[in-house]
Amino acid sequence: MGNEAIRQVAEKIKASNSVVVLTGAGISQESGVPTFRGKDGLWKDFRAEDLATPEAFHRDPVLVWEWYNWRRGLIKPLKPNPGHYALVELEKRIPDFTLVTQNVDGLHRAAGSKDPIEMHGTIWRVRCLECKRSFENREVPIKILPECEACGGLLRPDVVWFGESLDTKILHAIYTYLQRAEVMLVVGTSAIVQPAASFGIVAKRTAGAFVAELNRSRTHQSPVFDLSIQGKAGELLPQLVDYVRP
Ligand code: BV8
Ligand code: ZN
Repeated sequence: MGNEAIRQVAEKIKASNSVVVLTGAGISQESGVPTFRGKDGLWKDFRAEDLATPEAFHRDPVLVWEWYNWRRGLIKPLKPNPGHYALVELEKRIPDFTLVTQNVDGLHRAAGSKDPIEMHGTIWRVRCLECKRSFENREVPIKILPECEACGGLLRPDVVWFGESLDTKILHAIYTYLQRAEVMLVVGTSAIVQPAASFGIVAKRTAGAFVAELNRSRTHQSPVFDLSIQGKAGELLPQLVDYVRP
């Protein structure tokens, strides 16, 4: 049963100073956000890899904006779940805590996480192709095609698409945290998308971190980690906080 393994992770966390948590779509699943590779991950038979690319946006910006409007409309009414809130509690109890998320739904911020590293950007921010300014925008739906209020240029979602490299400052910061991690939690990710999928291994190899995977099912990386705990993030993470509590 997960809670013996969860207790073991809690002991490791209590004995450590620096903890890194990486989350993926699985932590938002219990809030109602469809995961990417689950059965509910499709939209009009398109896969994320087909639409979340610069080529797709260049070829058909209306279609890509329709997809983002569908996602914005779906995500807007959704709330963080106990998994997000448990990470806010964990953050308060650990001197050196870093949360890195692949998610663009903004639910970690909504739950109160102080400074989540949104490595793939956020669906609630847009960026101008011309003047490069980025703006927070929570309109649902956003007018298609949206124009920059400063220069009239075409706006795109301020997220990292497939084939786009991540912001080097963000990537550098993440590697700094991984290299001093004593414990790392890899929560709700299928460990397919790079470079995020390499972070657990980097923490293990360079910092000798104790790495625990929390996921509904095992992944191809499960054998690499110190622990792979099957269960729902919204249940396992509150249990973890209870063991770490004081
Ligand atoms: C880069 C923002 C390099 C957009 C996202 C071949 C061709 C082209 C590219 C590549 C290639 N091979 C590799 C690449 C690189 C590519 C890549 O990794 N492709 C994959 C598909 C193989 N990566 C990139 O392109 C990255 N950039 O590498 O640049 C480069 C270098 C220099 C110069 C130029 C380029 C950029 C990748 C970023 C893509 N953007 N999102 C948007 O969302 O609109 S990624 C997208 O997938 C989301 O962010 C999502 O978070 C992410 C990863 O998915 P997961 O989070 O893992 O979600 P998934 O559904 O897969 O899994 C959910 C998991 O949760 C499951 O395991 C499930 O069991 C579990 N779960 C479900 N419910 C629960 C649960 N667990 C616990 N509790 C529950 N309740
Ligand atoms: Zn502009």
